[in-house]
Amino acid sequence: MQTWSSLNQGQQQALLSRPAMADNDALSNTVADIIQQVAKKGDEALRQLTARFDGVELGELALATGQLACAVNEISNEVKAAIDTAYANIHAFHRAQKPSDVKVETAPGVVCELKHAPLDSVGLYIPGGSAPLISTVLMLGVTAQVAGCPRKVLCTPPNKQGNVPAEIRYAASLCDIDEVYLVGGAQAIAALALGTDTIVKVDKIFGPGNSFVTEAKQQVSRIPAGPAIDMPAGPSEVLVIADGKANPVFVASDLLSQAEHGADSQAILVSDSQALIQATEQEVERQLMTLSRQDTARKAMSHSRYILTESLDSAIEVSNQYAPEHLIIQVEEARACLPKLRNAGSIFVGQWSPESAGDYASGTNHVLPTYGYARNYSSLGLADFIRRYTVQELSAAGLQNIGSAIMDLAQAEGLDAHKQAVALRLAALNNLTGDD
Ligand code: HSO
Ligand code: ZN
Repeated sequence: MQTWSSLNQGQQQALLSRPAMADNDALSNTVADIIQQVAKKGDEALRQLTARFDGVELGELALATGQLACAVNEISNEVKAAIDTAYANIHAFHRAQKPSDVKVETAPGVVCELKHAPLDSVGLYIPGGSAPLISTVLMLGVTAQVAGCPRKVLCTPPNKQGNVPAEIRYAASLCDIDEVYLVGGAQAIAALALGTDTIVKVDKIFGPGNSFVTEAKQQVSRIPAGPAIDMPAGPSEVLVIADGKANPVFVASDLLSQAEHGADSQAILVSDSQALIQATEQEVERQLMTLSRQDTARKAMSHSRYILTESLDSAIEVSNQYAPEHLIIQVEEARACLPKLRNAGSIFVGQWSPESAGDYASGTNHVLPTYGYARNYSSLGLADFIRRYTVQELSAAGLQNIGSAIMDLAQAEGLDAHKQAVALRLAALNNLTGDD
């Protein structure tokens, strides 16, 4: 346990620092090399890299059509019902985010419009590994579906049987995913960005992944006219603010749900109650024993932080400074804290709102800014799958109304052709009306 007020500014900053992200040259060179291979050899590179990294010899890169439709018969009724519930809630929350177009007559005869259109093609990356992220398929897929993106492509590494878990396929089928490719890692990102004979490139790439995937997303987003990416990513994190009235059993369970994601996960408890911190530490130890991913969670908890503050306001300040991906408020008047809280990706209010609710089924999106990016990036939402663009239409009277402002500004910038484009039209109008 650390007492916040006993630390100087530098020590406070150090306490809230994240582990340095692997910005090593080896990683970026490996990823650059993989992207090069996919650029040069396309599908052949994807097959070779899949054999090397996933140990699978692929025939077709695309999941056979029919594998999505039949998934429903391969899963239990309980899992199907759970996926259906999550789907319905995520759908409801994201459907409500539909933006409205704007149409304004800024001056008589000058009409300006703001319109919205779904992105034409989106690539959704779902990591493989130890936990099949069914929920991430829904978070990305439902949002793309509600936005109305015409082409939704999912890439995920194949399992040893050269297939994708049935739960993932069922979730994908609910979201009307059009194409699924059995490709993972940096090579999947390269294929989505550059295109191959089989995989047509996409306009934007979404989804979490390991350090190779994250690095690949960064690199392809720098290719001229390359794809956009959703957001920069780092290890997942949770910060819990709790007071003396909080239940340490609940607090510990929230810290551990983050810790079990990966050894690099960040779990932080900030409290104005020493007793709560001590009880939580004990409870973490007790619950750790019961977890199947105890080893991973234990590693993550070994760099967890327990911070004692003098007041609740000071705890809120710590959170604002850290800018957590997930922020859980377990204090008596939890909602009253909201106006003071800045810089969090997603906020869970009160003791009955565990992070798991948002991870799976409440309806909010679980793709959130990590690594302090909650300061300047937003949680994933419908807007990320939509383009904004403008339209304008001026009548003759409209151009006459603002013509002199345009011409004077053009003159002031020394851009003659700009001025002419208006002057010639105004002259033509004068000739038409004959009041020259
Ligand atoms: N907490 C993760 C999302 C997740 N949890 C998926 C369970 N499955 C990152 O927000
Ligand atoms: Zn989670």
